[in-house]
Amino acid sequence: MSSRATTGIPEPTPADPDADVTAPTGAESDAPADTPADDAAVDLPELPSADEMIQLLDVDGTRHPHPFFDAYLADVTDDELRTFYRDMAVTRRFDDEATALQRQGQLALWVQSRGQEAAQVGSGRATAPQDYIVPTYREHAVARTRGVDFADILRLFRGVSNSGWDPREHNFHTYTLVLAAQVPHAVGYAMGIGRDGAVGNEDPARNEAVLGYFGDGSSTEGEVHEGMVFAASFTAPIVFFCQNNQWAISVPFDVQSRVPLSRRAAGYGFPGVRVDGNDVLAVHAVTRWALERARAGSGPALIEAFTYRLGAHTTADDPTKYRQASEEEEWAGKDPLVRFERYLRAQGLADDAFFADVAAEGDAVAAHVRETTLGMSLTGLDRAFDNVYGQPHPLVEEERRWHQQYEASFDDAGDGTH
Ligand SMILES: Cc1ncc(C[n+]2csc(CCOP(=O)(O)OP(=O)(O)O)c2C)c(N)n1
Ligand SMILES: [Mg+2]
Repeated sequence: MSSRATTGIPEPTPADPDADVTAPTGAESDAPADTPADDAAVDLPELPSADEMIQLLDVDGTRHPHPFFDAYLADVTDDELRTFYRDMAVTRRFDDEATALQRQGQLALWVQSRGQEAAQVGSGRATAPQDYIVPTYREHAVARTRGVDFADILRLFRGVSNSGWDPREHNFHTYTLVLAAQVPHAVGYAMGIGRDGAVGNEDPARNEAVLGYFGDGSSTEGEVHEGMVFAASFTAPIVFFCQNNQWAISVPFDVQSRVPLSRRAAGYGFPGVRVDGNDVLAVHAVTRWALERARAGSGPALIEAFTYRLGAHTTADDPTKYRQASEEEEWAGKDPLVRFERYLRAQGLADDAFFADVAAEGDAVAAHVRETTLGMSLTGLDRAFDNVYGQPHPLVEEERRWHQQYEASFDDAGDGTH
């Protein structure tokens, strides 16, 4: 994780409430505070149009310079680059183990992240510790970047917990399965950050932003529209991060939208960027740009990460019923892990020993989640009643008592276990 203090990138000026917000550009928002905007427009590269697919690494792992976004990678260290790969590879190993656990009857359901690791790691590693992340249900690699134990994710999918982790501990919200329901929550949280004065301060460590995730299918839910209107109206410090993985279960992307999703941002009055979601460097740079301007007080941005769900929608789905093997093969050729491995090797940043070490960590993580999952019991489900309101409530207490009696009716051993 990096902060602006170390980037040398000029600090954006906080949003002027009287400014024309219909056409913000990166060049404007990133102008040094003491530089007239007109001069800056001449000197600084402009934010690309919402139609440009930002790609810094091609499928061969060759790095291509970018006039605007390279600045947001300038201070990324070699160790951080290796961490990007480690995050992606260990998450994939975990993902495979969770799929196996579901097939063996140990999880009710599993939602794979295979193929989307670069979109998730590039964005997750762009957050500052004080930022708040609001995921959907597929952001396992983001969870890792926030220090969530993978085994805790499986508590939800085994049905023994409503969350699995304490969101406040990681600044990583609970998973939400009701599509887009989390988007207004994320915007509301961002508006709260604004009211707390945690944006636009001179000291970047005091500024916060929200990174809110949703999918291409969810982009057509009303909550996304409502959230974006509010975020724009109140200059909320939020980055809307859409993982366009081409499918909403069996519905292809071209049924969701006739235009790139990134273009929709213009209708709300904030910038939109389309990025190759299988390019971890491009995603990282774009997300850093968006989070930094949000923390500085310049308001929301939309990122469309163009990626692909290589697996099934969930373990309850069979994609062979609705998509072609040729399409899957084409996208397998753009695998984000393969691409980044090529880059690291070509740059001399990682060798066989590094990749063997990452594989060993993946195996250890898989063993840990398997052992922990098999040991999870169904006790303590009535904790769901603890946090409904800030104060005790008679109706909630009545429901808790009913639930305890119901659970006790299965209690053969008399000790609360099933
Ligand atoms: C409000 C609501 N409607 C429908 C569903 C059923 N459903 C679950 S996932 C899904 C597709 C979501 O697609 P997308 O937003 O692209 O996310 P992805 O699963 O591809 O990551 C649907 C329709 C739901 N969970 N919530
Ligand atoms: Mg999708």
